[in-house]
Amino acid sequence: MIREIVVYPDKRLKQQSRHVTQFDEELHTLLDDMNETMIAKNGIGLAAIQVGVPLRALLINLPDEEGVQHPENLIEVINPVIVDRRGSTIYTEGCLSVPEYYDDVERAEWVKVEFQDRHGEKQTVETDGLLAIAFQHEMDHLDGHLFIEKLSFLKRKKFEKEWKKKLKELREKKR
Ligand code: Y12
Ligand code: CO
Repeated sequence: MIREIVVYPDKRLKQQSRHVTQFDEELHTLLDDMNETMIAKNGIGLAAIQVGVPLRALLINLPDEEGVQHPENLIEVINPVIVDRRGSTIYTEGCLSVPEYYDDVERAEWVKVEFQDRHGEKQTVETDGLLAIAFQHEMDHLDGHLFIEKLSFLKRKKFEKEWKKKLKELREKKR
């Protein structure tokens, strides 16, 4: 089932998500719904809080060179912890909760992440490039943070002004 995406400035996006303790049918349904939602909305990453569920669960599915997302490349990440990070890189990020806005963000270039899969089995990934950026972007959601918080003061001010205008236009369209 496709779930509704929570959009900025909804307060739920500021929530601290809870540790997952039960690796049951309910978690599996959430992960399946998140995947359906992410693919339907053209996302490459999605955290549970973005569908309104404050659990430390996220998905990443990076497209191949042709832009195709393969189901076998889906990574389901539960209770992740970054245990090591190195270097720094800048990438123009976007987020399904902040649609149509993209900006440069600085993050670690390489990360080592420990997490659990949908069955509670421990996994470790060491990665760089887009996958490392995706892990960091999605893990920020688990602690109630969005990539726009990393913008400079002036860029953030400009963003807030544009966003207010956009929300007003959307509300007027709905009427
Ligand atoms: C690198 C940078 C950011 C991430 C986090 C995951 N971000 C996304 O999945 C962003 C998706 C996105 C998709 C959009 O397209 C549609 O909704 C059709 C989009 O554009 C619009 O809303 C029009 C914006 C963002 C991982 C790795
Ligand atoms: Co996001």
